[in-house]
Amino acid sequence: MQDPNVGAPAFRPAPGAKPRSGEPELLSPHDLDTRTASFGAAILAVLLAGCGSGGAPPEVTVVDGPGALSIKGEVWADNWFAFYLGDRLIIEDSVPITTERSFNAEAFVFNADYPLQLNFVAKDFKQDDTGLEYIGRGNQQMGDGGLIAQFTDAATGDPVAVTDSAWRCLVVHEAPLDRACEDEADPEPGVGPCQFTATPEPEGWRMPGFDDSDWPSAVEHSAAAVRPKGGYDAIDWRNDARLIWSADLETQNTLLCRLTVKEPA
Ligand SMILES: [Ca+2]
Ligand SMILES: [Ca+2]
Repeated sequence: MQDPNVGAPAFRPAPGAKPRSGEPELLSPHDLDTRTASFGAAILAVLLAGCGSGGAPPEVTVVDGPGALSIKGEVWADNWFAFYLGDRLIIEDSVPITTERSFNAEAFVFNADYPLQLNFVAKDFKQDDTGLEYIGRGNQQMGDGGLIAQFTDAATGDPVAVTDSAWRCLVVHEAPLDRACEDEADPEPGVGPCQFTATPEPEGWRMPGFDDSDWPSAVEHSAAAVRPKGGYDAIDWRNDARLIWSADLETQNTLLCRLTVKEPA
């Protein structure tokens, strides 16, 4: 099976970053982007701290933007995510969702100011609105999702946020609505057991003031249930970072997840 991390990422590393490779590499100060020299030392500290356990950690993408804080994010998703700070897109999963077995972790550093409005769009792959994958093949199935993330103050190493049930996640695509669809010989979206619901993103959901009080709490799922794959083991996850999704890992295919983080006292 080809390593899904091989090939040109859609979201390119910062200038000077080396291509993904089999061995962790320490970056010299020369490798750091001179645009961001003011917090270059902090980034270097994070990069150094990130090297170590569980195979090659992902390259750290440096994202320019306003804010006095420098925060490191680490994310693993089955199959795809986009991460926003408020309305600002910070990073998209570098492996397209259409890549078979598109499992990989991402690490990135971005600037921010408290309070932090952390937002994810998370997608489990679906071939079409039946929600199925491998349609017409012997392994035709619903497929399942999963998301884990942790955020760290790059200057101090202090934890900032982790995924857990404190997040709220709204399902915006669910299919199939009857699991019997998985066994249909010729599944068609909206036909028989292969009904689906697809709803637009609520207006302004990424903004700090959005009222998510009627969104369900994220559901913490075990590693045994999610079976996290490629890239997951390359990150040194904190003990309180949980694999989250909505209630149903298989039929709930697209989620919006959000958490507001206040400035530590
Ligand atoms: Ca999946
Ligand atoms: Ca699914």
